[in-house]
Order: sequence, then C-alpha cells, then structure tokens
Amino acid sequence: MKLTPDVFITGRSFLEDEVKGKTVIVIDVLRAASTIITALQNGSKGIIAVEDMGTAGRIAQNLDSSSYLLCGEKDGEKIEDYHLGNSPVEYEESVVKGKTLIFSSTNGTPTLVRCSGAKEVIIGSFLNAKAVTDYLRTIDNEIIFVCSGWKSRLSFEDTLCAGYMLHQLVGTVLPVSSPDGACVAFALYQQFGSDITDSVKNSNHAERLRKLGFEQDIDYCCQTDVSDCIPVMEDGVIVRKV
Ligand code: 3SL
Repeated sequence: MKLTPDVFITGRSFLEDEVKGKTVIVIDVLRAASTIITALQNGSKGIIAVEDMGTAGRIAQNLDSSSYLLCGEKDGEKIEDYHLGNSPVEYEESVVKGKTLIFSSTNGTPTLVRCSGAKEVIIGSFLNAKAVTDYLRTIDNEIIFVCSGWKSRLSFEDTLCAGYMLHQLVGTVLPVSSPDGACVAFALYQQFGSDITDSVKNSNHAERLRKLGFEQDIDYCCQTDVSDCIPVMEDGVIVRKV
C-alpha cells in the first residue's frame, strides 16, 4: 500500500471514472455487504448485484429457475415475490448453497454497479474487516473505500467501518496530507470506535431497521472480524476470493 486510501462518503459522491484502475472496497454494513459476505460464506455460487428490480427480472429470465434466487429489498423491506429479503440471517447454508443470487438493494447494489469499472471491487463490512485489510496490505494498487450510505446521504455505520479499516491499515496516526475523506472516517472511528455495536445502534439506519423489526440484524452486522470471506466482483458476478 503506497498512499493513504481515500474514503468516498456515499455511493453517489464520485464520478465512475474516479475508481478506474483502483482497488475499491464497497462498504454497506447495514446490510447489503454483510448479507453478501454471509451468503458466500454459506456456499452461494455467486451473486449478481443489480441496480434495480427490472434488471434482476431480465437476468432471471435467462437462467434455469432451479439455479437462482431473487433477493433483496426496497427501503429495507423484502420485495414482493422475491425468495429472500436483505436480512443476513435468512442466508443459511440450507437456503443458498450452490445457488446464484440475483440481488437488488436500495443503496448497496447500485453502489457496486457504479464501482464495476474499478480494477478490483471487494465487498467489506465489520464482519470481514480484518480479512480485507490483511489482503490490502499485500497490494501496491491505489485503494478507495466507498461507503454506500443511504440515498445519497452519509451513513454513520459505513463511515465508521471505513475508519476501522483505516486504523487497521495505518495504525493510530493518520499520515499528514491524507485525503479529507480518510481524515473524516478516521476521526469518526477515534471518537466512536470503542463500542462499535453501541455506536451503530444509535445510527439513523439502525433506527429505521428497528422500526421494520430487524433488531437482530443490527447485532449480527456489528460482529467484528468474524469472517475470513472476501467477496470480489469478477466479470459482474461476486464470488469468494478466499
Ligand atoms: O441500501 C441497502 O443496500 C440495504 O442494505 C439497506 S437495508 O438495510 O436493507 O434497509
């Protein structure tokens, strides 16, 4: 790693050209990234992230119906007639093993699609933060953390997670002249990182999920460094790197 990685604060805060040639880590703690990590860990064959339901339907038409599951949410709620929503605890081995998942979400999957021109796209959350940063330490390429956010607005939990990963990479002192996005995420982690679960529970999106009855997902997604699964996008399909 040559430079301090930058942090793009939402999935809409950059031009698609800006990620070209870079290694991008797309973060969506609540919940798309955490769900993708869980699905691959439990044996899903691969995940096709799409920006909308229309695209999901068109892809499904060309696949054998026993080979895929339609998955995702709109504004947090399961999409009507889809097999699965976006609760990571739904993605058990007995459900997803060997299946291709066509996955549409409000912020996470559109952000992934916007990053698809990068040299390498990795999916990260608190669950696999250590595995991701261990990998990033081994590469020379320029790194950008892209927080999915919520409808073009900053999400506390995504920025906190970017700050956590930066801490793992650079230690307790951020190099001078680091990009502003990195300074903000790093400072947020310094301020709120001592109790990740407690801090995330106070976030706007945790509040939204609680109202929808997904309290257990918040605890699940705040588990830190519990997965060694690194999802990576290859030719439009997200598969397990390790
Ligand atoms: O926006 C997204 O991609 C989702 O992760 C949001 S939710 O947690 O399913 O509401």
